Amino acid sequence: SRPSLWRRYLQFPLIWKMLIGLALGVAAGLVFGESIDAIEPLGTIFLNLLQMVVFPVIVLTLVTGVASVAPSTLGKTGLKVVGLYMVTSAVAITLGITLAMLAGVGKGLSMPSEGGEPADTPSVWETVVGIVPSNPFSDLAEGKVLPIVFIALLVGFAVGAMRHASDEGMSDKGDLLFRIAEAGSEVMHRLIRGILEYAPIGVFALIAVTVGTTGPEALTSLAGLVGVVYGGVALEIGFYALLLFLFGYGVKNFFTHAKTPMLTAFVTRSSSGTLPVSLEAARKMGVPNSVSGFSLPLGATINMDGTALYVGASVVFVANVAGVDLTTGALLSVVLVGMLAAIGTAGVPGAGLIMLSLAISQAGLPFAPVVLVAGIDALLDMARTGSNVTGDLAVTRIAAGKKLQKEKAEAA
Ligand code: DAS
Repeated sequence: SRPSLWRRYLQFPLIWKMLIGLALGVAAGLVFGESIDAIEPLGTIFLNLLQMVVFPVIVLTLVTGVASVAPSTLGKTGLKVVGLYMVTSAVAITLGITLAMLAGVGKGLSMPSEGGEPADTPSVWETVVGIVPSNPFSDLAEGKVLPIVFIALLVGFAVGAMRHASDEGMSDKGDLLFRIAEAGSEVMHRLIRGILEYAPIGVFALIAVTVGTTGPEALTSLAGLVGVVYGGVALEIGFYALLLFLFGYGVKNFFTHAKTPMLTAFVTRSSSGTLPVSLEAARKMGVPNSVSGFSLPLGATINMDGTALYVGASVVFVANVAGVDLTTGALLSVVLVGMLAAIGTAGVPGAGLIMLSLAISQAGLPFAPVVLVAGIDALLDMARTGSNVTGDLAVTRIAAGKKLQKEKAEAA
């Protein structure tokens, strides 16, 4: 029998549904103007769905990611991998913030933010002290993410250490906790996939209401953000090329093999989904499985440079739309959340938008303008996932070192 309409909807590729939702939303906004805001609840539901999974995703992905990298098993190569991952993410977040500030994205767009929430952007000390939670549950309620991440990191390290304890009983307990965290993050990935099936409708409503109430200039300011994120990702990939060159690797050879995983990441918007393609590309580059088998899955879990760049740029965008000057403390919290976004983001489509909503609440910014970014999130997700995967491959190539090429030559 013919598949039901519902089945056909599910089988239709999500990216096209999102883009169609985006296009129809713009059209509806332009045609119906202000009156389109009658469908606003459809957009609010989408944002609530994303907010709903935020904390479990953070905690479970972080604990799984950190616990899979127990200090003792890291070894020299592992330390190089984690160290380089931190460097590329720090460069990414700096790029995102700097480019967005230089371009002044979001400026001049007056967003009717509801009730004019006072932006209580924290000072530097408030941000630092705020990381150590006194009452994590009240932090949760206020949307403060850094304390939750702080606890998740500590738990992750503890579980990692337990797993590699010499005492049999202790390592069994560590493995048990690790498997629970892994299973939990798998559940969250499924929830996110389910939520994203609603995304085309949510995106349609969000962008329609935005264009309808804010006018076409919303599109030009969003185009500015798309330009900054794509330009930033291009520069980040240029940074990878520079790193490869400085470490004496053939840049052309790298991108010859990397282009397939890069394209896969771009269209699927999923680092996890691209992993098999990345592993194959690393093998073709002469990286042994013992290195890529560790550093690529790790990178797909804790190294989202493109996401960090996107979070940095989008927070500046939201602050400009809301007319809030980012204090040094707020910027510091954005850098911290951006770095943690690089670690805590799940390697599935749309995960970065969850991190952005965390960064916004952490920086004490009004949430309304995030609606604008959510409307075009699929476009931004393609570029940031492309950078996430390229960064994983470049660091893996460098961390594997040169000795292997001799082995390969000898084997040949
Ligand atoms: N799509 C995510 C990934 O797979 C990144 C993101 O959403 O920011 O890397």
